[in-house]
Amino acid sequence: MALLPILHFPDPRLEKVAAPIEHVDDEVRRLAADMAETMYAAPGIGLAATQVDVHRQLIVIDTSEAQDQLITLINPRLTGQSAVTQEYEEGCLSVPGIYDTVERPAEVEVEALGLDGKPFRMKADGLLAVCIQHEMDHLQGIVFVDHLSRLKRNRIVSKLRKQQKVS
Ligand code: QAP
Ligand code: CO
Repeated sequence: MALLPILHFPDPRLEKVAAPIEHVDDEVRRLAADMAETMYAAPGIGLAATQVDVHRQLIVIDTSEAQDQLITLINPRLTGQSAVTQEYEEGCLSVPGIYDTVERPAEVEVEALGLDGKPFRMKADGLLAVCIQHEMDHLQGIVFVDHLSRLKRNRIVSKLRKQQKVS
């Protein structure tokens, strides 16, 4: 097990599109375990492989209060989404200290492979639905601040650039 370094926005590597995982093998399971350890240590509720500079379709999520319900999604695909939307104040381990409201479908259905390599389908609403969509965005090179106005996004870019210069 190991803690992985997390990329910080506006790092251009966060814009890379992740490739599907062809074989769910021990290397993939090790990466998933390291990502889960990194997410729990942060602490966070979701982490995409893109954020640790691995451009493959792998996500770990745990939105449970006790942080004991880890969900690993490999090659996730959106199979359904509600017309009804919800707004949520999002944050991101790659955009530390920044939180803002994003509107997304309130309910989603996804199909993915589990750590056993077998396909499964799940439905989600509330925070879990937000988190799944936020993490699936990362695999497409999209960060939640890309959903904000250009003015807000630009302000966040300059603020974080300044912080990164001194730290
Ligand atoms: C994505 O985000 C998410 O700024 C996961 O200083 C967030 O785990 C989905 C974090 C909200 C749905 C709703 C952020 C930790 C963690 C920070 C996270 C920070 C320390 C963010
Ligand atoms: Co994020």
